[in-house]
Amino acid sequence: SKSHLTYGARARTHPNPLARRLFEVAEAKQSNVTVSADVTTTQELLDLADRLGPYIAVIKTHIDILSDFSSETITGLQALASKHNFLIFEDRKFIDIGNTVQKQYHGGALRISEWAHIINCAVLPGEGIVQALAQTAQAPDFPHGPERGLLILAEMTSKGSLATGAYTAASVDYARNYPSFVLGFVSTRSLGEAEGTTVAPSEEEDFVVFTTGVNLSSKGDKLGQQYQTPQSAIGRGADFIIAGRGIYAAPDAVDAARQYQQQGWAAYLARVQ
Ligand code: BMP
Repeated sequence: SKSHLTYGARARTHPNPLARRLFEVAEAKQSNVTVSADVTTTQELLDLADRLGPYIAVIKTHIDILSDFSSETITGLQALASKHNFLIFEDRKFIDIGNTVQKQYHGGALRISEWAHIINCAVLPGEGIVQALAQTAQAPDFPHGPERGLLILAEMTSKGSLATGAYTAASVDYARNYPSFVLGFVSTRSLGEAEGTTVAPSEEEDFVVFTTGVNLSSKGDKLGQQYQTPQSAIGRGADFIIAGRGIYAAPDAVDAARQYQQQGWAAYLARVQ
């Protein structure tokens, strides 16, 4: 993997324009933090995005948990993304046949393709799900193509996760088959070297790794979530650490975001030395 290189170096050489932008944002803001803004009203979401904006590279949403989603949610979020220079990742975890995921991604009640730079999917349905989402994001008449990318959910942090072994290896194979659309993975470590994959890596392969389940003060929750620290995640290959409750449920969310930013950046600097 290219995880020993700086974000700046990877921004200069990465073949994917959205990956370049991600690394540029990280470098400019000295932050590899993605906040998982799992709040349930538009006001809370926009308030968090504005207060944490300076310290994060990406905001991750579960837009379908908002009780009052409307076009104002989206215009508000987009304005804050420009104001603070962060990207938007909608954690919808598409998992269906191609014809259905295209309708869930583009149009519909949530209009995800209009505002989410990054989306993710699970490969349980097979490689066709990646092909279908790529087809929509890269359609000739879709205006945001170069600013759209997919992360494959190759592993999960919950206890007893079945996304292991051959399933994780298939995630890597599919990512290799769609390099212009797949940015990388949501996984607990860097993937690609010894997974039992069948598709050979290319010279320029540089998957971006987002790692969820990051928390500085807890080991897990009562529903099977399992946490690691920023240091551990980045040491295992995370390029972006995703923290939810560790930040937004802290007594002072801004203070917590700063702490994750500092620790995430220090761990990154130690890795690239
Ligand atoms: P928290 O840091 O509060 O545990 O939140 C974790 C976030 O990451 C949630 O939004 C969850 O949906 C997501 N997530 C996860 O926890 N584990 C995974 O394997 C994949 C996820 O997307």
